[in-house]
Amino acid sequence: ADLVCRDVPLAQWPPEWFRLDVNIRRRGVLLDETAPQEPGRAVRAALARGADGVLDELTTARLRGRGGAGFSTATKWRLARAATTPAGGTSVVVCNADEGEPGTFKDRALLMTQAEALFDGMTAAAVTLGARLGFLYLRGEYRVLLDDLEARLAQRRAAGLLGAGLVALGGPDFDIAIHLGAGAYVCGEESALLESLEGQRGTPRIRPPFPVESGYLRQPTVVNNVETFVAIARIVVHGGAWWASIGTAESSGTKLHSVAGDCARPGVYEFPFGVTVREVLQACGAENTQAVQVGGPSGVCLAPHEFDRRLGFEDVPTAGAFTIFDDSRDMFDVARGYSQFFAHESCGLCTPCRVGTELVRRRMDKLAAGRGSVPDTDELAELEALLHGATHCGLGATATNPLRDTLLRFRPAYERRVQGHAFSPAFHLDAELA
Ligand code: L3W
Repeated sequence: ADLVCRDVPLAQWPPEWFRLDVNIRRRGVLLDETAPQEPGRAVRAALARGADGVLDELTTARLRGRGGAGFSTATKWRLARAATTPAGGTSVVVCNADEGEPGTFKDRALLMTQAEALFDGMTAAAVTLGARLGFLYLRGEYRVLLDDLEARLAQRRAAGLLGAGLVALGGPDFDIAIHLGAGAYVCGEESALLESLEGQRGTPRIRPPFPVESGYLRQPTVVNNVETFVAIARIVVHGGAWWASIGTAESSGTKLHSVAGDCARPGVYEFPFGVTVREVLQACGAENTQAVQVGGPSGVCLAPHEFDRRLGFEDVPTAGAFTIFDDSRDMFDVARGYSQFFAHESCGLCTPCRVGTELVRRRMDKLAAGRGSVPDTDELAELEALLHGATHCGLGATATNPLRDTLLRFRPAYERRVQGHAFSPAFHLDAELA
């Protein structure tokens, strides 16, 4: 049960940082110590600091969004605060809990163990923006968490931490509703999420305007990830300087990683930004690792010669998935599985993504069926390049990342599939697969 990884060589860090190597499923050390467990602690801290004080702390903290892109939280909130609210409207606080990236489950762990800190962080946002409306957009597959989260919100209302009680404390008349998604990956993209919240089909909007200016029902809206709101609660309580003292220059604080795949101790780990891939592999007991998919399939697939690279915005940014493949795995099969995922999840709005992901899937299936040829791998590379520049939203743009990375790093896995096949016309493809 004692999973604090004392054997991890982190000698260059202050001694207390050893305690960050933690599997919070079984033992949450730093997160449990610093995330406010008592409902309302960060709300009261935010009210005491005031809107400008909260923004100052977030600026000092240099907090960047944990959903993957790493936009400055203080900047996002300042832009929302400066935006014009339509007459009779309000600014809106949205938590993106549509955790759908394959291999990611750290937000689920937070929803299960740190819900009070999450709601505190959302309420701190409302205090800062003067927002009256809040949504937790919960992944449909996390319906099992709904009753507990609803009960917590009811307790918070009764405890005066939302609605009229919050007004009495000096805050806005703010409440939070939980909205269940219906299983569409694209709704993790913030503008598709907002469409879904409004009752529309979840297709991404053209940005700009960004949600801070025109979000839920065209009102100024901040959309932040679950982990970001928990970090905000920690920062509002402990101060921005504390957060900034952890991690690296461009990537302050800690990051949660969903560690899964071929390792002895899978789970949710919290590390300071700047940790190397190798250190994470050692902490979770991975051996004979041939590849790590960092940030999920829309992230990057790293090979052993890259395991000294550092997780952080300076080097390898990540939304939190850390999926390990040992040398028993066929990396072509791995990429093929991801191609099936993206073809299935394309929202269909734009042709490059709708058709491109399907063409990739079919070619991968053709190679897997032993009917592939060299032109197929060449065309896969062309499709990969096409999708990167031509899709409507970020999801399409990253859909072929596993293809790009495995073609680059594990090309023999593809070549094994085309051996002995010099040419097989592409126009046979549909007939062969029918
Ligand atoms: C105001 C500007 N706001 C950017 C905001 C923007 C968003 C954030 C990041 O996601 C990765 C990709 C996906 N004025 C702004 C501005 N913002 N410029 O900053 O924006 P951006 O455009 O850099 O990234 P993105 O397209 O939102 C890119 C992945 O994130 N993704 C995220 C999914 C997250 C979940 C989750 O948290 N549960 O599912 C969605 O596409 O794969 O790697 O807030 O508004 N000039």
